[in-house]
Amino acid sequence: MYTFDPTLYFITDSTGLSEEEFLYRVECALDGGATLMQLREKERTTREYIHLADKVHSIARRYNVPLIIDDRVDVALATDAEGVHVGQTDMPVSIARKLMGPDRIVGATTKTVPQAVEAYEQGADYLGVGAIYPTTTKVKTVLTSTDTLRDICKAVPIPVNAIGGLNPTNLDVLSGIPIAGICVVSAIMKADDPKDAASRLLALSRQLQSKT
Ligand code: TZP
Ligand code: MG
Repeated sequence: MYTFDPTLYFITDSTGLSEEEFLYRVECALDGGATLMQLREKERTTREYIHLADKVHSIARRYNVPLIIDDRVDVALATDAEGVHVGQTDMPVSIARKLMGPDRIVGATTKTVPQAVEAYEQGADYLGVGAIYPTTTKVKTVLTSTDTLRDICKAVPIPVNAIGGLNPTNLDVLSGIPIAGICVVSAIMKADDPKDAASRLLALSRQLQSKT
């Protein structure tokens, strides 16, 4: 089993960025202290996805941060990534687990307690729950209440991360909820100083953990 620390889970979005700028921002995020990272590329061809995964993986390895690939088990296996993340319309967790094997990380997005319990029972290692706030990164997503987030944390014995519109100024609503960490895209990817944003978010996520 690959170990992972979900405290600050950084998720990529290369939209509108040159490859050079994108990889620079990824490196800044890791340098600032992101503890886990996900390559999430919705508009890429398979060839491009594999190319970017290889590039990002070589940076992540230098920081000892596991790389999770969004949606695509084939891309995760092809690039020897440490894990895969699946949503409710992707491959079921049970199949992702079977294909990834027992040692790699399988994460799932869930919005309700029944979805969370099902993902856990099928072999998920962690859950992402949200969106907590509206977000332009995933416009069609439905919001998840902090009550549901709390219920999911209580319902499963695996790490649960909050996601969606989170930034250094609005994490208070998560206080007292036993999440394992936060997932962020734009708060790091689009920050003027992504390294500084990551280090602030890491400190704030640690503070949240200490309050539960
Ligand atoms: N799932 C729920 S919200 C979201 C995903 C992938 C996007 C989060 O992006 P941001 O920019 O941190 O709001
Ligand atoms: Mg997906």
